[in-house]
Amino acid sequence: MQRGKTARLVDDSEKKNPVRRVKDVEMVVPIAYGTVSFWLGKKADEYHSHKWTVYVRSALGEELGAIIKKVVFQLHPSFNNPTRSVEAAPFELTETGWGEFEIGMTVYFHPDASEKPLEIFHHLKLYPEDDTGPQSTKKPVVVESYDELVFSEPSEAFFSRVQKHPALLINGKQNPPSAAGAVETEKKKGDSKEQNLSHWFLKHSDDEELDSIMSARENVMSRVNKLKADLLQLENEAARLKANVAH
Ligand code: SLL
Repeated sequence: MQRGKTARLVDDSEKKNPVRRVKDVEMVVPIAYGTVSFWLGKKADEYHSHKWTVYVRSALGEELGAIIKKVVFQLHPSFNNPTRSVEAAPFELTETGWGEFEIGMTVYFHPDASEKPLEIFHHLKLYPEDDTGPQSTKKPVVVESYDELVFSEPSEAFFSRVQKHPALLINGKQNPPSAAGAVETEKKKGDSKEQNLSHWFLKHSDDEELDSIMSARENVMSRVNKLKADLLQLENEAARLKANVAH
């Protein structure tokens, strides 16, 4: 599993038009993005050797439609209409082609979040590494990265709308998973592998590295809160001393 750089999202336009934000709150949305690519085998032709899907999804297996408004995928100029906008969840796009290239994904948040869009790049991989054996039509080549959308001091409107959402963590604490998410996973288990891409998605939830990041984050948050409390106490003390000197 690769791990991307954590994204921090803040909108510059706020300088002119300030948005009310929730202090001391950090919302984190774990995401995974990447490509799943099947070789077409007998169905392949010169320009269409592979069928692939590029996607941005919740790393916790939840729906992201409440957080993400749309994702614009930028394909190689050799595709018809290479700029493709996906306006609803799931944020994924399937194509056929012959070559590997860098896919751009611009993630737009709902307007009440008052956040700038986020730019992500992912290299589409069609061919397995030499040591994983010959190409197969059954087993896809999967490349997926984990990242986190970090909303520090989210806007009040966005926070009040999504704060209970199962796809996110608030100050390091995970919201309870949705029953819908569990039902969805059960249903998908019955589907055939070919239509059911989630079968190929990498698991991040039982990832040891991720667990240690989550608990490190909780430690940092509690130390920050302790320091904030200490600072407040010192400020009060300073104010008291100042008042004494003035007398
Ligand atoms: C390469 N630099 O040479 C890359 C470009 C482009 C892939 C890869 C288009 C498919 C279609 C397609 O797969 N382009 O025309 O429908 O490997």
